[in-house]
Amino acid sequence: MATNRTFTMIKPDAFGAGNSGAIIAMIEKAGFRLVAAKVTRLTAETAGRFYEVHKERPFYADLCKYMSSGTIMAIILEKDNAVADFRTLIGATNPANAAEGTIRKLFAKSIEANAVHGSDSDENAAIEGSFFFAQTEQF
Ligand code: 3AN
Repeated sequence: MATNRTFTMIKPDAFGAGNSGAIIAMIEKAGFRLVAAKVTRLTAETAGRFYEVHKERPFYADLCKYMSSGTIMAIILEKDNAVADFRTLIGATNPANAAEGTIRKLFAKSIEANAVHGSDSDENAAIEGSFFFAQTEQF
């Protein structure tokens, strides 16, 4: 079932560089509403569970290490067509291929340290949001 929500994380590179405010400003300017937000830190174990779908990929171990290397911000967002519109706003996984004006083009350092996460489907947005937030924390 299509929903109007997506899930994002501001990753350790962007949060650590003090770019979370600028990134949230871009997100709000693009018409998204913040539903729930949390500053937190993943452990290698929780990062491993979050990225379990990638566990066969060659970059999985490095990704888990990287995602647990610093503070992150987890956010549930709401907007019509949220999943697709947010992926347009953040740009390609590799910032070298990201379109001008996208969050990754502006803030990402590399394909791994790529500033933000964006859910790739409505189903995963719901799963990922509930990884960080209880139902009662979502409005
Ligand atoms: P996206 O975040 O654009 O949906 P995914 O789901 O393919 O991309 O990858 C999840 C995360 O894994 C990326 N955000 C990035 O941090 C990391 N990643 C993806 N591809 C690579 C790669 N080839 N080398 C290193 N890290 C990667």
